[in-house]
Amino acid sequence: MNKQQIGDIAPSTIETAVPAAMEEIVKPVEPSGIQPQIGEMVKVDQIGYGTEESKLAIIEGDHPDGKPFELIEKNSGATVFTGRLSAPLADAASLKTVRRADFTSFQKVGEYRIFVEGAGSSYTFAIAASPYDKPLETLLRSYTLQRSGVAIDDPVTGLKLKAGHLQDKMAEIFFEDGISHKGETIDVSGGWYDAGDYGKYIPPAAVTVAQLLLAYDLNPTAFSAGQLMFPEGLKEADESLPDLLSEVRYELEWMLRMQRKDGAVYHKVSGAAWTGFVTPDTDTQTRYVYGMSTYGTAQFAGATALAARIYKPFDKAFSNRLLAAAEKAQSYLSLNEAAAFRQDPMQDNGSGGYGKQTDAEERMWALAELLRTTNDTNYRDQLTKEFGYLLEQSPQAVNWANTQLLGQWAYYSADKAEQQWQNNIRQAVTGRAKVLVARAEADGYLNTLNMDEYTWASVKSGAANGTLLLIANLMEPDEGYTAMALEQLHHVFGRSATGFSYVTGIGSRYPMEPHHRINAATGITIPGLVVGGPNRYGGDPDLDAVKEKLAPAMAYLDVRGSYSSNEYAIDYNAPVVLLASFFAGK
Ligand code: 9MR
Repeated sequence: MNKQQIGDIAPSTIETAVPAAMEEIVKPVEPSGIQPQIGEMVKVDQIGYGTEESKLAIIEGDHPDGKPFELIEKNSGATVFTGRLSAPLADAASLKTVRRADFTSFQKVGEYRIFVEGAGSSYTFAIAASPYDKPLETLLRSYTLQRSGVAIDDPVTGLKLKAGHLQDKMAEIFFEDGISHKGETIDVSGGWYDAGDYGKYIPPAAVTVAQLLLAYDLNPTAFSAGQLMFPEGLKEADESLPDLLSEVRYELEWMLRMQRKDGAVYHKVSGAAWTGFVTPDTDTQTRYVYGMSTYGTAQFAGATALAARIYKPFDKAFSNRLLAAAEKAQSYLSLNEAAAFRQDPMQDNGSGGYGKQTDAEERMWALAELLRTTNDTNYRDQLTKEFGYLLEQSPQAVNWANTQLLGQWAYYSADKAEQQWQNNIRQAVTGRAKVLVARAEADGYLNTLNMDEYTWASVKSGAANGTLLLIANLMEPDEGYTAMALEQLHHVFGRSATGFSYVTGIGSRYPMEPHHRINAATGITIPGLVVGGPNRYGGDPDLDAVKEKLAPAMAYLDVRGSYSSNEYAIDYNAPVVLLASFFAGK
């Protein structure tokens, strides 16, 4: 049952054997004669579509050109709209032939399914003014249920947990470096568990906090006080604070505890060994504070500087604490110019590695957020001098190993930004957006990923590409960007080659056995957990046993053991929250 992960690597640097030649990959069986199962060959967003948005279903299988499709009203069974399937598209990532059914012009609110003779029916979905409000709440509540250090008694899901990892109040420092002393204890309690495991790590925490706060910053009306129906005892004293900000504060308070007096930030807190599928309170092993990195310290500075700005109107004192912490981390980085990632023997025996040996994208992000928050042009000048090349370079989507786009956005929106650099940023980001839109247009499921990107956390990567499109739209308004961002959300919610919605409890077919200790140990299906999704390179014994036979976009297993395709993590939910919030509350 224990998850074993060896040495962590950034997604972009994963080296794994590419599956056998594509001809050897088994083509998905297409049923003939009998009517396919519901949702098997007709794929839709299992939540639904906004009344005024584009509405595409994906139809698999062989069909003659011009074949009709029907939109059927759920209750009456009446056909309310008919259209014709598009020309076929060979989808390289799934090896399926697909056609699109476009019913954009149909705008009547209701519940429907799509039907195609020979392909059967889709799952039922809604056409509604704002279909993503409820999913957004569900996605956000999962963070509350991931809290460490507090008892949880949740009437909504029935989840009951005793407070877990109280020993984090006295976690032991694992190493000696003259400032930190091996065996010394510190309080690093609280925060969210990272994922299916009980580790707590700075890099995914920082990018998660940043994306959640960005979601709030870009669309505050999607978030409100009372939205998350906090379980008893978990409410903030200040009830006017939007619940999202209360929830994120819980993580920020933990992050602040991870900072050392010289400004450097520890890497992670975990036990020395992976636990089985047990509840948090029964994992009573000693917890250690491992490692320290310049990239994590820079991410901490970026996230806390951003947070200082967001919390300022609500809580001056908290905002000041955040800014002081960001500045202290930045002073440490200025005194320690070389990238450093401390890795002690046995550090990764009971938790993920999250290793990164370089730190330029993170240092650049930290300086950009500090510039935006303080208007101190020294940060700007240091940034353009040392990392100007990153401002004008085509970005990757945000992930724990690359925060360049967060830095580009922070600089771009800073009052003291210089116009020439803003122009360069706009060009770099919109250039990348155009590439992603072109890819998605050519993809059977309107997904932005190329074949090699169906790796660990591909669903997160696709969603994060969607958020890149939203940022591009803010720099150069273009409905093509936002429309394609929404198509990425449709993929997450079930318009996928596997037919799964990759979020527990959302849609009609979703992961039932996520790699998630709390879920496994309590038997409670916690809704709102985004799983990693298709991963052609595998990384766990279950998926490794079958991955060679599966096309990249099909390399997904809904089994507990498949932590490389079916684990949830806080940083997987974050870009989905950002996307959903953009399209919610309309
Ligand atoms: O999300 C991480 C992914 O990018 C890495 O490739 C993978 C392998 O190192 O690890 C993932 O992160 C896991 C972390 O190391 C431990 N907690 C669970 C995370 C999700 O699987």
